Amino acid sequence: MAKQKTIITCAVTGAIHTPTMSDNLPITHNEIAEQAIAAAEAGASILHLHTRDQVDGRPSVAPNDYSGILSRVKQSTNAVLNITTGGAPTMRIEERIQAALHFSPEMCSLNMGSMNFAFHALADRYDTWKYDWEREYIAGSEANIFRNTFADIKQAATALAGHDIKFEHECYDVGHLYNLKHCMEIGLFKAPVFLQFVFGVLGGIGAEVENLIFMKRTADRLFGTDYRWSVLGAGAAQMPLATTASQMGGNVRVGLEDSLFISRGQLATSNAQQVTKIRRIIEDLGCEVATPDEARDMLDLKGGDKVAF
Ligand code: KMH
Ligand code: ZN
Repeated sequence: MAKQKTIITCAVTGAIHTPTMSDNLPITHNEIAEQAIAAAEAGASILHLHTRDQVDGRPSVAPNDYSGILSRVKQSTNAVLNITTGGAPTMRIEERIQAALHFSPEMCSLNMGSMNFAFHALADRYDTWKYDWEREYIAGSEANIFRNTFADIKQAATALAGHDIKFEHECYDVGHLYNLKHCMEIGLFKAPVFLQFVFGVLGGIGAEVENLIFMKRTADRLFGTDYRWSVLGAGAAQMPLATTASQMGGNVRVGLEDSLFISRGQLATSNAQQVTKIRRIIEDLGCEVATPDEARDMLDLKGGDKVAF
C-alpha cells in the first residue's frame, strides 16, 4: 500500500508571541501575507492564519484585519487557508467565529476544551517592550482561562454548520479527545475528523513522546481508523515532536505561532525557514510532503473555489 503523504501546516503568526519577542514575527498585514506565501512556496499545504491590529500588532479577529491577507495569499498560492476560531485566549467565542462566518474558508480551527493557557514566564525575558500592551498581555496570562465550554463548541459548530468547513480540532490534553467524541455523538461533527494534538502549552499535556503515543492510542480507541491527525509541539518541542509524528504516519504543524526558534537559542528568520527544515527532515526520512490538492483529497475539503474571499 502506498505510504500516506505528510501534510505540513504552517501557523504563521498566532496570538501568543508579541512583536518584542522576534523581529521576524510577522505583524503587519503585509508581513503576514508575505510570510504565508513564502511558507506555502516552501511546502506548507495548509496555512493556519490569525491576524493582528495593523497599528500596534495586538491579536485581532476582526474580518477587516483579514480581508487583505486572505485575498493576497489566495491570489499567490494554491494553499488551503485555515482561519483560527481560537483567536486569543482572552477572547470569547462570539467574536472568535466572526471571521470564519464571514469568509467561509475551507478550514478553521476549533478548540476542544476549556483550560488554563499561560505563558507569563515569558514576561521576565524582556526589559523593554516595543508596544505598551505587550507586557500586561503576557504577564496577565497567568490568570487566563481559555474558555471553550461544550456550549461554546456547540455555538461555533452550529453557526458554521452551513459552510462545509473542515475543523482543525485542537486537542491540548487527552480529555479533549473525549470532548470531541461526545460532540460527535450528539451530531455536531461527522467522521473523518482532523485532530491537531497540541503539546507543551502550560495548562495542557506536556511535550513528551509518551504523551504523543498516549494521545494517538486514545484517538485510535475513540475514533477507530476514520480520522486524520497532526501534531504541534510548542516551543523547543516543535521540530522533535513533528519529526516523531511524521514517522508515526501523522501530519505536522510548524510556524512562528508555535515556536519562534529554528534551533536551540536561535530565532527563526521566517516561517518558511521552519517549513523548509521540517520538509527536509520528512523527505530525508523517506516520506513525501502533500501538495495542497493532495491535502484537500486527504481531508475531504470543499475546495478553494467555494470560499467567500
Ligand atoms: N496557539 C496554539 C497553541 C487556535 O488558533 O485555534 C493553538 C491554536 C489555537 O492554534
Ligand atoms: Zn492558532
